[in-house]
Amino acid sequence: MIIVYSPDHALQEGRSELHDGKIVPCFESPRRAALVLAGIEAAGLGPVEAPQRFGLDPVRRVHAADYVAFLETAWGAWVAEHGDHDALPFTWLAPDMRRVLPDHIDGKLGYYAFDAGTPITAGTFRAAGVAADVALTGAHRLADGAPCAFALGRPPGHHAGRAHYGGYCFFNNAAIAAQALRDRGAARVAVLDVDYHHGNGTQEIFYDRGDVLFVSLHADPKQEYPYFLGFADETGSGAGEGATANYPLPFGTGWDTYAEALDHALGRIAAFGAEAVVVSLGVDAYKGDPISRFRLDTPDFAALGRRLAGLRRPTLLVMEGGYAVEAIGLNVVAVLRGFLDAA
Ligand code: OKP
Ligand code: ZN
Repeated sequence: MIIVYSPDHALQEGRSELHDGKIVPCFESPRRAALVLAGIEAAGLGPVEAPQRFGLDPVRRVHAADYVAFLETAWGAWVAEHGDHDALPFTWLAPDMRRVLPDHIDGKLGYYAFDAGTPITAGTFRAAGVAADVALTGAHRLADGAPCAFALGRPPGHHAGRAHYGGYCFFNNAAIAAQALRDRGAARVAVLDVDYHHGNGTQEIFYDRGDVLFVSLHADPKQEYPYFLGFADETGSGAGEGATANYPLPFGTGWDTYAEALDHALGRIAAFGAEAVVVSLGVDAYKGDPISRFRLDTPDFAALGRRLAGLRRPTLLVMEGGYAVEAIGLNVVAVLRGFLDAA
């Protein structure tokens, strides 16, 4: 399986995030991708390829130009105002306030962000651009005929919407890849999100479109972040009516419950007639994950990979979450091995 990787992910190294009322070290760290790569090399999977550079045009196919420009300039504006430590917002719009872009960087952060866990650093914009390139490289490999590829990038992407960041995400790598597959000629593309958290950004980006199916298994937003999207009654709008499917699952979900929802989700993708599948691959449904409350074990991730291969469609796996660093390599390798065994 083609693995796309660049060490430049390490340009995003946030210092701290707001977690349970405390400022704690970032869970989303460069170690994560390094350990996944080490696992892949130890398992003899590959080849490992560097990403090509695609520039910002394919990013702007799913993100607003003003949002991309904000991310490019935010660090400089922050440093000029506050000095060269991580930028975090502290205030946001309530729904009855006015969405007018402030001049001050603190207001801009609140305008574009939706949480206090996603620091902008000196390298954020470049790292996010590389993560998009990693996903795009995988998408183009599929369009050129590869049956599968794994985009091993970070920061992750599925919480990033058309014009907002949060949940450790800035550019929506999976959405950018899905759009690139459409632009390379796939008539229908499915995004399957198996990260523990709902992919609110991906859902928002494709919500009114009938050409990209978004299907997500995740912790019930009544109980878990991102709280304000991901309910079962969100099914798409306009041309996209019926092209969004959410499977909210309770705390404590183990493989049996998960697999039942997964099989239903895979049935939706087959019925949709997807010509390519992008998987938002978080492994934070793992029982040992420090911020999550599902109970999947490493062999369950292999079973997940086998089921993904059972779709028998060109498949791009895109790295999202997974914070149990001691197991992240094993869990991702389990998915890839399971996929290859059943392919
Ligand atoms: C990103 B991805 C705060 C927990 C939530 C944000 C989680 C972002 C997850 N106590 N913090 O979907 O793995
Ligand atoms: Zn997650």
